[in-house]
Amino acid sequence: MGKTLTEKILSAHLVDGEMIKGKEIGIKIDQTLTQDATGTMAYLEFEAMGVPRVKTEKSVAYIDHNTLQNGFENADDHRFIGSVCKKHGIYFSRPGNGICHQVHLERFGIPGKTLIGSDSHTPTGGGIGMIAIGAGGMDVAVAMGGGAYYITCPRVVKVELTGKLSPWVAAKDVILEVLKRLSVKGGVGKVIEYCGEGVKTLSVPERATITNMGAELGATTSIFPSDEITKQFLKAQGREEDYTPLSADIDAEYDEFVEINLSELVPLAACPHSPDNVKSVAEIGKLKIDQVCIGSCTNSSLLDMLKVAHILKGKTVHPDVSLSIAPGSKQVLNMLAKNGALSIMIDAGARILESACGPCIGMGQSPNSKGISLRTFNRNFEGRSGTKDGQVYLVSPELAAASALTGYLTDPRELGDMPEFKLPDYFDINDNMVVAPVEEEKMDSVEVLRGPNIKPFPVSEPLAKDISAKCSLKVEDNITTDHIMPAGAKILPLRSNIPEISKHCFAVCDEGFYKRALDMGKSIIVGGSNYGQGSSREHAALAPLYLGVRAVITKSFARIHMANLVNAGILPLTFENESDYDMISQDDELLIENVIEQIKSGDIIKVKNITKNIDFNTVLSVSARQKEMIYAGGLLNYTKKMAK
Ligand code: MIC
Ligand code: SF4
Repeated sequence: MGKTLTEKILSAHLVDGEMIKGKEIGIKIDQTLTQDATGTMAYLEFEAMGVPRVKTEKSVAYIDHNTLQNGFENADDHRFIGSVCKKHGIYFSRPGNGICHQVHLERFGIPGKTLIGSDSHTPTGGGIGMIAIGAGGMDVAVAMGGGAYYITCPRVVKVELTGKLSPWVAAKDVILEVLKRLSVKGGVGKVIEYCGEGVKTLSVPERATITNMGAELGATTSIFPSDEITKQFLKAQGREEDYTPLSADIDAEYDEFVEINLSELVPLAACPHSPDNVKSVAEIGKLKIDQVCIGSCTNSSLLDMLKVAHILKGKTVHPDVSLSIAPGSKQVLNMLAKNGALSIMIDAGARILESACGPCIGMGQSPNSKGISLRTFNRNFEGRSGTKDGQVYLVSPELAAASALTGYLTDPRELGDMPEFKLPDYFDINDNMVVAPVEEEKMDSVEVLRGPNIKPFPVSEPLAKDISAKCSLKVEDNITTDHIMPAGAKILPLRSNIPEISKHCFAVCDEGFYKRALDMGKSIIVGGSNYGQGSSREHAALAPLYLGVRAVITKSFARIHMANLVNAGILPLTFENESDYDMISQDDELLIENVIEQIKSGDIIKVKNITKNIDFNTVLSVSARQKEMIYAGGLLNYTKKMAK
């Protein structure tokens, strides 16, 4: 039987376990990436592991999230990351060089390699045939130290693309269509593999838009084959030698099948407040808008920007609309400057932002109260824009630009004929903003620079005999890591200070949580299904750990967050019968007796609700390795124990 592309790359990197779907496998990691908002923790963890130099083929640290330096904190973090990189063998992409996923695709990604990144949109690399996976910072630290990365051997979904996109219908509409069909939970435990004739009609940046936003499906990752189009892209980036042709075998067997006829797609938008709340522009109707933001790792490539410039040429942004544009990288911005497209954007009245995440992570450009904002980004969770009642719609750059001119949600097909937009034969290459590390012999000469805001991460304790704790919070379905540990310009500077950032934990759901959890000392959180979807931020596990959370009981978990909980030594339990969720209230006294013995004797863990005088069963669906981590009190303690 033939293999899928996913199976080919995974089996070539397999270092632990067997390729049995649903079972845990350990894979060798060739490349890692971090960004600054998760990077400080990842490098503190790497330092704590005591490995002198990274053992990967290439590790890159990007500064792209915390670029509003509204105080010393972010600049201190950048300096810390830069110095750790220099010492330990990591390439450092300086602020201004661009968004991690965009730059990594342009300059470092290699077809067939494995990449993990402490950012959930790392699957962008799947656009050039990488197995690129978002992970917690601690997993990235372990991979930098040469350790395997563990995932559940995924089921593989074949998405067969046929036809060709109609003019002004975009790659964004492809992924929005996939989200509409599969939902934000539809990809859990799966890799989404794109194939079919339609693949050949999509450029690398378009493929990358699709794999990037595959993160919103909850998928492990998404991947495209590596073909002549990939080769052309790498050649234009001066990296033809990095090209290898890769595809699934013709007789490969898939676990699920989805067909998308590109010719039938129409312009779509994900409506507030979920990326899978997708409707066509026609269904939404004439919606008056206040803001348009173009950029983010999903849609900030040169191709996207050229389309935007074409639409804006000679026009003026509607008087009621604020338009911001953040080109994804220095390469993109500079090429736009050189070919005049930037001037077109400026002329039209666009507010040009630096090449960084910016508004996507709430770092500025929050919309007005109840403001309707069209964004080319990938997430529209409530409050993420920085305006609690802001209404964010996720759309293609074409749709965004057309709407910025009219002042209402506009079908870009109304623009008339579409010219052919082509990628250049050669991109503008200048890696002068990527600092190479010093030679190993010189590493002792590098001093790691720490600012006063950089505090050690909380260390968890080995698992106690019994967990007796109150329920400090009960939340509903689809809780995101933006609920658990919000981001934005005010809170992001605290990413390297867990005691401080913990004060904001769950504040969007319940402002009293922080104090209540601290007062309780030890506690348990209860949640609904798909708990922890979204960002990879391990702060969503480290802050609860700091606040004494010992277990989280839910209907189901999102992949990265569940791994982060285990890494932090917090028990992730799911209800055996979902209806038991209804039997728990906040403040109930819960008891899990003889936890270690219970874990050792199977996956069912009995929980007593002392307050209600009832018992219920939960399930601990983790691997044997993760059980060891839980006994030890998390990945760091476990790694140290194994090293002895
Ligand atoms: C996001 O898009 O939510 C982020 C900010 O990039 C996060 C990482 C973080 O919280 O630092 C992600 O996607 O993992
Ligand atoms: Fe940055 Fe937004 Fe992409 Fe996250 S999703 S990496 S915040 S641009």
